[in-house]
Amino acid sequence: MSEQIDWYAIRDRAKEWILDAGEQLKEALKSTLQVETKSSPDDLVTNMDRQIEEFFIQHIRESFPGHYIISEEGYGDKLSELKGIIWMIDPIDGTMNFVHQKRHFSISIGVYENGVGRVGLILDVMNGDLYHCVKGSGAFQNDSKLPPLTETSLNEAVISINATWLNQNRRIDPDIVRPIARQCRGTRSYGSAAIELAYVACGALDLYWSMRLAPWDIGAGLILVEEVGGAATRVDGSPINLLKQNSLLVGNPSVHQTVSNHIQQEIESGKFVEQYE
Ligand code: 2AM
Ligand code: CA
Repeated sequence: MSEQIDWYAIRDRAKEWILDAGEQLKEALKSTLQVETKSSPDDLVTNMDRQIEEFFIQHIRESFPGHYIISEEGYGDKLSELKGIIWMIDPIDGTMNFVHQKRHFSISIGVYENGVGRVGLILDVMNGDLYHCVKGSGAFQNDSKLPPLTETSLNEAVISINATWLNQNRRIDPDIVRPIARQCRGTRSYGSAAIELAYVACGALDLYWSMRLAPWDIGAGLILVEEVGGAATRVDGSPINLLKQNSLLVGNPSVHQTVSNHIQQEIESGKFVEQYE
């Protein structure tokens, strides 16, 4: 099946659409956004999340009938397996940043074939950086090929982690997280999982740690990170399931290993980490 599919052509179409969508988002920031909340006061959606998702879905359905779509705002398909070709689309990753910061938000497109990541694109909309890859031919930041990740120790590592997980919360015992935040060289938090994964791929971050992400947040970024030799699992060490929510530990393989070992020891000593099905 795979021989007949031109992944480079798919990458090129996706690139046209993502750049067009990026311009639409920049334009939208010049006028008033319609902001609503979804499941909670910090779960935001705007008119533009919906508009951009519909834009992608219309183009994909027209150009690639027979492909499936998993997307955040519900205009895609309801899938119970990863069979066939599936586009994982987040029209705005970091909607809170889009609304409040007006920067550090992205558009994320990952294309999978029978569960294998083939094409990934992440556009950091406001600074214009486009991270992209076709499986097997390396990952790129704009026109520059990204080098493979090299070994790094925890005390030289920059780690992205949200402050939520350092305080009492219902997904992880913060006593597991705090020693890592202390031992690493520095912590950061950008508020767009796709940008954070792109930063892992280009070496700006050595690890990204999050307790709850959706398939569209990570679909593209996982393909980019794999292309540069990064490691990715759930926080409890189990494999990621792209049909569900996951916790995520992704980074430089040496730092990922060190932090994974620490978490495993803490789980064995009885500390709590949310386990996903
Ligand atoms: P979003 O902006 O597309 O919702 C913020 O730390 C990161 O987590 C963003 O990538 C954000 O994606 C994602 N995120 C926020 N709330 C989430 C939720 N309830 N489930 C999954 N991902 C979420
Ligand atoms: Ca989103």
